Amino acid sequence: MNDFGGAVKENDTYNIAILGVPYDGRSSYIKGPSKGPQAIRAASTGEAINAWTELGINLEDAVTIVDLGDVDVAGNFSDISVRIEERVWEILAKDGLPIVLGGDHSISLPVVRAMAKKHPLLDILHFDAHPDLYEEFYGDRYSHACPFARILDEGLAKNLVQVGIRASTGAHRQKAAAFGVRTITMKDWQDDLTLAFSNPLYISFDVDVLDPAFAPGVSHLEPGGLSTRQVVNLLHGLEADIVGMDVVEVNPARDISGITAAAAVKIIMEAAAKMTLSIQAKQKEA
Ligand SMILES: [Mn+2]
Repeated sequence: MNDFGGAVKENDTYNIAILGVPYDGRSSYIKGPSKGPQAIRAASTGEAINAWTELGINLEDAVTIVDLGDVDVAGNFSDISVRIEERVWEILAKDGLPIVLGGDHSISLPVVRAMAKKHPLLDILHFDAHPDLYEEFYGDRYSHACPFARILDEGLAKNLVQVGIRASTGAHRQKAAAFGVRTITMKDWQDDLTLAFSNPLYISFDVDVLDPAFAPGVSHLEPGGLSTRQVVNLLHGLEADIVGMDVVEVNPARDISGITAAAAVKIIMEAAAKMTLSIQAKQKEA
């Protein structure tokens, strides 16, 4: 059933762990991303797709991937945040690489807190139509519109690169400039973009970075975005040691034919292939 192209095993030890966070309590407009993990898992079934990625990696053979289920999201946000951080830390303590399925983007802050505890020098590549740099949104400092403001304030990212941005306010631009954020806007997008990171890299992927033509199942439609192909090419060309990722803001209530969940699965699998190449390189060194 929920098996990522047939690649997910039941194992005590693993290289990569999938963890769901079915929470959309900090969504400012419409709800729905709490159903994201379920939709992404359903789209990933080995009955629909196989475990081979475009890079020639068979995720079923090359690496051990487990699915650790969902974080308990009962109660208030501060309790939920602690639980998210703890569940991610359990993965990191076993030297596993977490792939977290959101959920709205508020869940990335506690994930990144755990990541930065493991990797004090952490670079972050943030895919999104929105910079998520609001100081507060409708009075909420932990809104899904704010996680990267908090990540900067808490000093969790050594370098932050935001890609696909097309909804920046003046205040966002000032915040980004003040913290040395590199912003790659859609206005200035070039297909030959390659990115290199010297520190361990965390990827935070809001599916609304994709054009709504490719990913209509999102809460905030923002036309003029990337194609799925452009994102996959950028991932393939990344020079980086990817140590974790999240894929957030899939809203199945607005999806059409499951295409947004399918795009999320594609991106997860191609990123998992890049992670696998890093794992294999480290195994050879050891
Ligand atoms: Mn967004």
